[in-house]
Amino acid sequence: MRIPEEADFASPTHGPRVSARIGLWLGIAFGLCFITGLISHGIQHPAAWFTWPSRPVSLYRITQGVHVTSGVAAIPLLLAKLWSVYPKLFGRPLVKSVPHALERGSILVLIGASFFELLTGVFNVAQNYPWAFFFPTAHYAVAWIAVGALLVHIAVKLPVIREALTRSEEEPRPTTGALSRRGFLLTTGVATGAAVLATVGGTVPWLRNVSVFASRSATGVPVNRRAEAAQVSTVDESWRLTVGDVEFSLAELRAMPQTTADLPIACVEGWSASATWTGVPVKDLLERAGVPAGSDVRVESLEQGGLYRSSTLPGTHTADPLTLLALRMNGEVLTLDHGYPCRVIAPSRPGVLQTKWVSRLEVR
Ligand SMILES: Nc1nc2c(c(=O)[nH]1)N[C@H]1C(S)=C(S)[C@@H](COP(=O)(O)O)O[C@H]1N2
Ligand SMILES: [Mo]
Repeated sequence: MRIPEEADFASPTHGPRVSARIGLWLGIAFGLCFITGLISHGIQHPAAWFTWPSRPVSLYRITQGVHVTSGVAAIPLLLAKLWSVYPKLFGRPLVKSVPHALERGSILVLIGASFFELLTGVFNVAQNYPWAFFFPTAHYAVAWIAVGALLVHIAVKLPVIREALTRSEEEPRPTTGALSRRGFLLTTGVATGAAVLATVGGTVPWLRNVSVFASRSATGVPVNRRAEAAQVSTVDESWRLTVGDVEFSLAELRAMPQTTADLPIACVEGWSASATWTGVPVKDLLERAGVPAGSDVRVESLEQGGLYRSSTLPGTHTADPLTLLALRMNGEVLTLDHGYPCRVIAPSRPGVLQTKWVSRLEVR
């Protein structure tokens, strides 16, 4: 039996002209996804030099929406890209030289890391964790591997890419029934557009109805972690919020001047939902406790275990009058699942840091 060769797979849908074009789109999707991912990581694990603005209030909602949408868009693009180059697997000899071997090896790393990122990302959106590692750490680390391998790949292929993107020659007429290059690019574009539409509704409310992946935010504000799962039960009269050295009862919090604002919860998993929140600005609480506005504050909750039982509000946020310790949502007292008796709702911030069931603001 004869082993097939690269030439056996000749088709207008393979080769550098298609591959470079799809590679360009894929590069843009990966670039957007990487930068917005770094931003999200930076906010959750801030280095000393990192600051994230609290305005506009929807800034994080937008960057995280771009992150998830560009990631989903990259899936059909990656598959189309692999289709455009797979006959190269049959190129012989398998390895021509040391640089050639390194180049092929880097592509293997690139494909592996890309699939890992896109698949773990999609599973995370679905809140499904069929693996043993901790998603954020692994997803973050492999992102650097993917981008490193991508930069090597682009550098190596630059001459081919430049030639493929600039040359304009007549397309050979495809044999009857075969897909032309233009047809393949169009199909890839349509598939990518469909992937984007299926996802953006998680971020853009008026696109919710067309977005099958946005079902979690279909009605109101979804609850990410229920009080029962967090082992938090309702509080009684003896509950106090501790701010620095000062304690506030719920009645005292309710008696303070309240701020009402429309602010989104933007979950890292890609859904976001706006609500009207009413509560006491953290700034006012700090002032009452004799703490300067603009201090970093550690937020502790009633939750005992749980990865997200506490968070840190940086100074840019504690100085913002829209950073609330919310007591009400859409005019009603907070339900226990949404964080009763009070929760953090701050502008331009990942949902995971909008701590529920707050018991203490500790000044850093
Ligand atoms: N104490 C505590 N607060 C928490 C969480 C948690 O697990 N524990 N989950 C966070 C996450 S991941 C999100 S997206 C928001 C969701 O808020 P909601 O359940 O009111 O929609 O709450 C945040 N606050
Ligand atoms: Mo979240």
